[in-house]
Amino acid sequence: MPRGQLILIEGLDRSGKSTQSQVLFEKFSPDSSLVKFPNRETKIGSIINEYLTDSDFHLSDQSAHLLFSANRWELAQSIIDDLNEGKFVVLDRYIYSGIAYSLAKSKQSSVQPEMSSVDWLYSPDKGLPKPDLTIFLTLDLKELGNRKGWGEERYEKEEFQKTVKSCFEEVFKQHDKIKSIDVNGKDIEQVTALIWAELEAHGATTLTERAIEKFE
Ligand code: T5A
Repeated sequence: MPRGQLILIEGLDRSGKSTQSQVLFEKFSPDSSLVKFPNRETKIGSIINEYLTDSDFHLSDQSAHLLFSANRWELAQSIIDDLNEGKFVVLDRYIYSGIAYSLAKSKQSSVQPEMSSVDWLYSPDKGLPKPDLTIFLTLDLKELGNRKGWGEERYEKEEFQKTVKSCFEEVFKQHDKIKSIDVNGKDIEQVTALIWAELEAHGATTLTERAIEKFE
């Protein structure tokens, strides 16, 4: 039986991922599901939420990295089940955020060698379902700083986001099926049109007979 496709929207903080993920979810509705990472509703997600919103809450960088991955594993089976039921699953962030943000932290302090190893950072996510297509939303950091809500959470600092952006680029070199879209100066509808054009170009808007790939 044909399955739905796994579509991932990645990007910097406040780049418009949630807005566009919601639009895609509605376009594919009723055969769709939307999964945001971190998912703050789970037990592990509630610890992550505390970590992101309370600067007095301390975790080692390694622990935080593994919690973000564990949060993805909490939902992995339900993602696979939805795909097999013929649903289009839209992911709002996923493993590339996990690697890029942790790698960016390692560039700020050189005392934790495992945090600067992409292999080490990637390993807990091996086995998770792999997106059929990943869209990466890029924009200038100046425009990012003007977005509503900017600066409220742990990683929303211009200098850090600059490092995150270069880390995403480093991580993407080792992965395929990723398409960057420059959203500078474009309104929500214009960005949606560009995303939809990419999905159509990659055959990601129809059911597929291909087996679900896993990260390996
Ligand atoms: N993280 C995450 C890790 O460190 N490791 C991991 O493994 C994972 C999964 C929280 C943090 O966790 C880190 C990365 C993050 O620092 P999050 O909850 O996804 O992750 O946090 P944000 O990225 O900040 O999520 P947001 O939902 O706040 O940002 P979005 O989704 O990028 O942006 P969105 O769509 O909410 O839009 C932000 C604002 O911009 C407007 C919207 O209306 C909204 O006001 N907007 C536009 N304005 C103008 N033009 C457009 N085209 C616009 N599109 C949206």
